[in-house]
Amino acid sequence: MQDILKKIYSGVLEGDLNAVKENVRFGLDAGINPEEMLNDALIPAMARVGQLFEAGDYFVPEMLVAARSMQGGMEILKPLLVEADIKPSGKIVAGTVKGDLHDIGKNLVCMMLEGAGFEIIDLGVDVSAEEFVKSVKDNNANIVALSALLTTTMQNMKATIELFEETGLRSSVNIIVGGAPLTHAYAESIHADGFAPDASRAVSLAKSIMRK
Ligand code: B1M
Repeated sequence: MQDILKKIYSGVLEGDLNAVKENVRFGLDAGINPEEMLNDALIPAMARVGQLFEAGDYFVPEMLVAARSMQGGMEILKPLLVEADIKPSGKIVAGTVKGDLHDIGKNLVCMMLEGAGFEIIDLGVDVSAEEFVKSVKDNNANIVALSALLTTTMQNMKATIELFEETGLRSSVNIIVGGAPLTHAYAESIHADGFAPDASRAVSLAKSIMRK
């Protein structure tokens, strides 16, 4: 089993989509829990890719193929991760903020929220404040989940929250934020209703908001 996890991990590092998909399937056949493949192979591999990029050993193309391989593995695991719990817990509009194209973490958060029974309206990446506001109005959503991976795009979370204030919708929706460069302190400073450092804590946060 450790061998399969190692192969998934190195498949992502090498950007080998076929190897990742093949080993994820082997893992399922061998009875490895989908969450284990996610938490012990796919996510640590992407973290390592980030370190290699920071060290100047990887460049954008390597990062991109690694990301594609990770997503290939995630696509196989998604139906298994979401089938866990099925009662609708609330409606969430999610997206990566304007200027930011990173979506792996956001997709993972959406997947876990869906698995916890939330209805997800995923607006994708590079989403403007206006699009978030429109979607909340159109869908009468309970929660907005904003993701940002770049220090330069974190400020667009603030701009999005401000637009909710200007349009008078702020009090009718809860806005939660997350992404690698974020902190609790930053979330508080932009008046978000909550911050989650990872996908599983995004689920507990959304559930606690719905209980209130
Ligand atoms: Co980019 N990138 N990237 N990148 N990239 C980072 C973020 C970076 C830290 C790498 C580095 O320098 N070490 C750096 C940002 C530096 C900074 O801002 N200070 C960076 C850079 C610089 C860039 C470019 C500018 C590079 C360039 O072109 N010169 C460029 C920007 C493009 C743009 O967005 N406009 C760029 C491009 C790319 C790719 C397209 C090649 C690719 C993205 C592919 C994709 O997403 N489809 C990419 C990747 C893969 C990365 C790294 C390596 C990995 C990101 C990732 O997917 N992590 C990343 C380095 C790193 O993070 N170590 C890096 C795995 C994912 C599961 O984690 O996204 O953190 P994460 O999500 C977590 C939590 O953060 C949280 O839960 C998730 C799951 O646990 N979370 C939430 C996320 N969103 C949430 C929302 C919530 C709650 C929790 O709502 C409530």
